Amino acid sequence: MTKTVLTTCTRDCPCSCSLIAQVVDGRLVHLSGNSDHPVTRGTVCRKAPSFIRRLYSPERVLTPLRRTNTGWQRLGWDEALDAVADRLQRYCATDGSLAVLHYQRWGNLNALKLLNYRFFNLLGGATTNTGALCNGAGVAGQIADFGAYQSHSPEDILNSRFVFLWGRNPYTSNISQVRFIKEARERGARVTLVDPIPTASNRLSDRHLQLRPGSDGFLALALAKVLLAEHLIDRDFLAERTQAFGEFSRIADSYTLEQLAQLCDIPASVITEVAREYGKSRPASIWLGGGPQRWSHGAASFRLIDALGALSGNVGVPGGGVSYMLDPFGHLDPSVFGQDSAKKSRGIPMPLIGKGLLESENPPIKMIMTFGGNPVNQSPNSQKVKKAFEKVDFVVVVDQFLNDTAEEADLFLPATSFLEEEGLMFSYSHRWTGPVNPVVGRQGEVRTDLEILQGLADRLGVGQEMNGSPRYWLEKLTRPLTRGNLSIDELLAAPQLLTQIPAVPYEDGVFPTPSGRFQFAEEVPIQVTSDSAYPLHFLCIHAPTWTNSQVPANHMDELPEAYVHPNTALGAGLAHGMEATLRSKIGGLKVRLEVDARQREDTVLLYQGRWMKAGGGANTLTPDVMSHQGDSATYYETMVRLEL
Ligand SMILES: Nc1nc2c(c(=O)[nH]1)N[C@H]1C(S)=C(S)[C@@H](COP(=O)(O)OP(=O)(O)OC[C@H]3O[C@@H](n4cnc5c(=O)[nH]c(N)nc54)[C@H](O)[C@@H]3O)O[C@H]1N2
Ligand SMILES: Nc1nc2c(c(=O)[nH]1)N[C@H]1C(S)=C(S)[C@@H](COP(=O)(O)OP(=O)(O)OC[C@H]3O[C@@H](n4cnc5c(=O)[nH]c(N)nc54)[C@H](O)[C@@H]3O)O[C@H]1N2
Ligand code: SF4
Ligand SMILES: [Mo]
Repeated sequence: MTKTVLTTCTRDCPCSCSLIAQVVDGRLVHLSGNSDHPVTRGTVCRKAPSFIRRLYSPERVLTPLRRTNTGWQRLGWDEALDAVADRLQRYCATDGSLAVLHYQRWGNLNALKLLNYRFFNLLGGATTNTGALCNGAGVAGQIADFGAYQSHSPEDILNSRFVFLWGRNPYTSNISQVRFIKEARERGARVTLVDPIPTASNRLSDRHLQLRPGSDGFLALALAKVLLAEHLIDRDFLAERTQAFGEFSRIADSYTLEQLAQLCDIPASVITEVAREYGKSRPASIWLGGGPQRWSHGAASFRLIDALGALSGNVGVPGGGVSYMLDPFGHLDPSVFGQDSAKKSRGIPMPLIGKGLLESENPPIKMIMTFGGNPVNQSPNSQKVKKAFEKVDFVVVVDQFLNDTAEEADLFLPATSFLEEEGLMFSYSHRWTGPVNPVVGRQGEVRTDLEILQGLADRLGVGQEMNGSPRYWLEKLTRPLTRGNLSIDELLAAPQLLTQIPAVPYEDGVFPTPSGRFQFAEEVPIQVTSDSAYPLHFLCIHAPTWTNSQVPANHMDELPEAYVHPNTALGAGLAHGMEATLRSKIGGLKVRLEVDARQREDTVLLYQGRWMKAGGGANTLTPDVMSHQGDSATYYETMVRLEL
C-alpha cells in the first residue's frame, strides 16, 4: 500500500522545507518538496536521500546502551531511566541541581524540544549551555544597530534591483532561496557575491569579491566611503532615522580608500564600481550568511555592513534591507519553559565549554545530559572538550548515532528522528510554520526527547508537570498565536503564515533601539588576522552534502579534503592528491590535498563535520576563543600551516 504524508524538515537549516513523504508498505521510500508551499515551493535539498538512509541505517542505535568494561551493553528503558533518575536525584541532593549540565542543541528544531528546558527547570534549575556556536556575533551586531534581528521575507528579493550575497551560499545552506535569486536576476537584478572562497553561488552572481577572510568590515567601510564621497546616500533617512552618523563618517574619514582596499584585498577600482552600483540601484538588498561573523570581531563586521543599508536608505523598504535571520521561537509562550520553577541558574558559554567544564566549581559539573548536539565534535578545541567530558562522573547522550560525544557517554538513549515524531516547525528564514508528522512507525525502541524526559519526571516526582501529549504542549507553546487568528488544528494540519512577522522589517522607520533610531557603529574593533608561523586561514565551513556532524557513512572514512591554491601546495612541497597535515597552534589533522587554482593563496578550505573517531575533526584545530560580542565561536579565525 502506498500513502503520502505531509511533514516539515526539522534540520538546523533556514529553509524548513515543506516535504511530502512517500511510504510504501510502511517503509519510507522517497521525500519530495511540497510544490504548494509559497516559499519552499517544492524544493528539497540533496541531503534528503540521506535522511532516509539515516532512518534505516544499521549503525543507528535502537535501544538504550550502557558502557561497560567490555563495550556497550543493551538495557531496557526502565533500567536506563532508573539509572538516569537515580543519578539526577543523587547529584541534586548532594551537590545541588547546578551540578547537572543540560546541553541542548538543535539537531532537530521541532518546537517541542523547548520542553527539554522545562524538565531541567523543574529539577530546580540545571547549568545550561549559553552563548552560540552558530550566529551569536552576527545577531549581537544586528541588535546593536536595529534593536532586533529581523529578516526580509525570502520572496521580497524579487523587488531588489541589486543584491549582495555576503558570506552566504544559498546552494549549500538555503536552497529554497536559489529560485528567488534566479527569478530576481531574470527581472534584472544584479548580484554580487562576497566570499573568500569560490562557491556554487558564483553561478548566481554577476561578480565575485573574493576578499581576505575576516576583512568584511574593511570592505564595508570602503564601500561606505565611496557612497559618502559620491553623495549616494539618503540624507532624509540619515537625519530622521539614524543615530551617530557623524561618528560613523569620522571612522570612514580616518582611512583612505587605498588603505581599506589593501586590508580587504579588493582593488579600489572594483570597490568604487560596486559601491556605485549598490548606491544607484534602488532598492538594493544585502543577504548575510554566517561566515563573516564567525570571528572575534564578527559583530563589528556585521555592524559596518548594516551601515551600508542605512547610508543608502535601503532599510524598511521592499527589496531592501540587511537580512541575516529570524528568531524562530520568538512568538511562543516562554512561560511553558518553566523558568519560574528554577531556583538557580548558571550558564557555560558553548565556545568555551571545555574550559567551563574543567574549571566549574560551587558546584563542579558532575553529570551532563546532551540532546540534539555533538559538542565534542562541533565545539572549538574538540580535544579539550573531550578531556573535559571524560572527567565528568556521568554523561548521558540522547541521540541516534554513536558520534564523538557518545564516545564519552556512560549511557546512551536512542532518540526518534523527525520522520517518526509529531511537532511544529518555525523557520529562521521565512514566516511559515510547518507541521511535523510521523511518516513511518518507529524503528526499534526509540523514544522522543519528550517521552524520555516524561519518564524521568515520573521517577523524580514531577511527572504531573511534564505530562501531556505533543498536541497538548504545542497548544500551550503557541497560545500567543492561537489567541489571534490561528487555531492549533490549523497549525497542525498545514503550513500557516505568521502575519505578525513583517515581510519588510522596520517599514515604519521606528527601531527598537534605546534612541528609536538606527544606531551606527562608533568604532571599528577589527584587525586582519595573521600569524607568521601559521600563514593560512582555515575556512572550515559547512559541507554541501551534509549538515554539521551528520556525515553520511560513505563520506565518513575518507580523509578530509583540504582545498588549496597550487602555489600554496607547491610552497609546502606538496601536490594534488597527496596526504598532508594541517597544523594549528593547538593540534594537527591529516588531510588529502585538492589543488584548486580558484582558491586564495592564503586560505585552506575544509568541509567540517567528519568525526574524530573516523580520522576527521576540524575542531581539533580551532582554538576556543569567544567573540567580543555575542558570546560566539570564532572558527574561521583559526590559522594553520600545511606540512608533509
Ligand atoms: N548543506 C548544509 N546545509 C546547512 C548546514 C550544513 O552544515 N550543511 N548547516 C546549517 C547551519 S547550522 C547553518 S547556521 C546554516 C547557515 O550557515 P552559513 O554559515 O550561513 O553557511 P553558508 O551560507 O554556507 O555561508 C558561509 C559562507 O561564508 C563564507 N565565509 C567564511 N568566512 C568568511 C568571511 O570572513 N567573510 C565572508 N564574506 N564570507 C566568509 C564561507 O566561505 C561560506 O561560503 O546552514 C544550515 N544548512
Ligand atoms: N569547524 C566548524 N565547526 C562548527 C561550524 C563551522 O562552520 N565550522 N558550525 C557551527 C554551527 S553553525 C553549528 S549550528 C554547530 C552545530 O553543532 P550541533 O548542533 O552539535 O549539530 P550536529 O553536529 O548536527 O548535531 C546534531 C545531533 O542531533 C542529533 N539529533 C537529530 N534529531 C534529534 C532528536 O530529535 N533528538 C535528539 N536528542 N537528537 C537528535 C543528530 O543525530 C546529531 O548527532 O556547529 C558549529 N561547529
Ligand atoms: S534544505 Fe534544509 S530544510 Fe530543506 S530538506 Fe534540506 S535540510 Fe531540510
Ligand atoms: Mo548553525
